[in-house]
Amino acid sequence: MLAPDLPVLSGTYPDPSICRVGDDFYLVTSTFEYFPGLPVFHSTDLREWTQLGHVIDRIDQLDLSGVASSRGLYAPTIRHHEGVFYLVCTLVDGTGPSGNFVMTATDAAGPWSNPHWLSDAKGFDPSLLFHEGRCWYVGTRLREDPDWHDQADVWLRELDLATLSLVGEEHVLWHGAVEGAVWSEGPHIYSHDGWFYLVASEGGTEEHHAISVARSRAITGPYEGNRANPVFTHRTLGIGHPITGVGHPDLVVGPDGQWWAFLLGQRPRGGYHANLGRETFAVPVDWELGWPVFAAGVGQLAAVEGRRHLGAGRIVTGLDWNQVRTAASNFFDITDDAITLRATGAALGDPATPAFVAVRQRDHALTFAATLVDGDGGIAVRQSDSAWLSFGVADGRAVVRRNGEVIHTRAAGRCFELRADDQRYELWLDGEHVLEFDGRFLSAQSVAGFVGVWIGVYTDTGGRFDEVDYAAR
Ligand code: 6LW
Repeated sequence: MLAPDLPVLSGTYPDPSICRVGDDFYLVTSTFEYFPGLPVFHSTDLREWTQLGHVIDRIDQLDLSGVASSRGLYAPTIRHHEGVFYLVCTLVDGTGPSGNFVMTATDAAGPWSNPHWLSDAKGFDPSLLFHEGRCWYVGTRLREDPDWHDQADVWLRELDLATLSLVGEEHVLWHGAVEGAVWSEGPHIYSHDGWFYLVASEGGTEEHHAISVARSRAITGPYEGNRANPVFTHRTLGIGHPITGVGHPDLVVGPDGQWWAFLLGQRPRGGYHANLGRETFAVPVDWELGWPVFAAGVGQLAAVEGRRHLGAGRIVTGLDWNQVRTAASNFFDITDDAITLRATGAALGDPATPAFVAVRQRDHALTFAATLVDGDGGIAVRQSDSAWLSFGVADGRAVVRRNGEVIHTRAAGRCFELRADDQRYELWLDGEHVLEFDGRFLSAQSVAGFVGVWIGVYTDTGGRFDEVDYAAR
């Protein structure tokens, strides 16, 4: 039986956005400084999801070089209109063109266009609503003249589809439901039953995350908040709860007419430390008295009956491998379970592209193994440039480095293994236990940032690995 706290997509898959095209559903999530960026998943039942590809999969499509840890690609929204997929997203603190952009594709699997930058769209978390032949852009930004700390303006303008540029008057719609609410963000607008519903989160994406809803007869407002706001949150359950920080939903009508909210949440372990990052979950949404009710009868994510049927993908495929940023290209080959890495000149911890390819940590208990058959290097876990650990061969010795500092050396070997069980991470070499470490230094709660852990292989001067394997236990 599936555990009652199972996400739809485990590991760092935050800010889910979903759209329906006939009987098909498409879902995208944020990827920050990792490349390829913005994975696209497909489902016909909302339970089983298959990855089709990535929106950003060409190195010249968008420049992630020099992007700081946990900056980069934030909160995409995917929509479909008259045979075309539209994706809006924000590149945060890019070193080249940066800010909000639109991309299009006729097939969600790609190829996706190059970004069309919306230079006058300030802020982040963009979304689109197609309504009666017009397209509306909604996003959020910190208010220039705030009444309180981190007050945000959720704002709206029309997007002209012919030129892909913002036109007409701007309307500021919302600042969050609660007086003093920080970071009203992740806004999406839906047209339903003669109303426009604005669904947004507030309180920050951490333990105070909360979902609020407002509605209006006109898309431009005025929006009245639901008196029940915030309508869905785990903030009242405490950080000891198995799932914290739920929010940032996108709503969709499922195959049987049931509405669902796909949203993010975290599953901390060993205290308040979410090494798997912010993951994608789903809850049913029902309409009562003109308002959406999330997880009716339960009011929280865990133990929502229908959610037990939403399965998590576990299999590592070619599409799961990521590199950090796009400063270097073409430095690795992957065939089945063999990976060849060429040196990039950058080390783990450099704000560049180290010779490191990795998959998300998607399970609290797992084994990751790789056999070094030629060259140097080994395995590594990474949360950011400043929180990582590597275990590999350098100058004929097996060396463990934590954030650059050598913490252990021993005779070289070939079969490197990382075993994780909640916050107990162990290193093994050729079947022998080497050391164990506390994984809490790798959580966003320890380091800051918006992501969980990636695990993979790295090299300094070039290395060839086989029997590369990620297995949940
Ligand atoms: C996302 C925003 C957020 O854009 O986290 O704290 C960002 N807020 O909604 C990255 O996931």
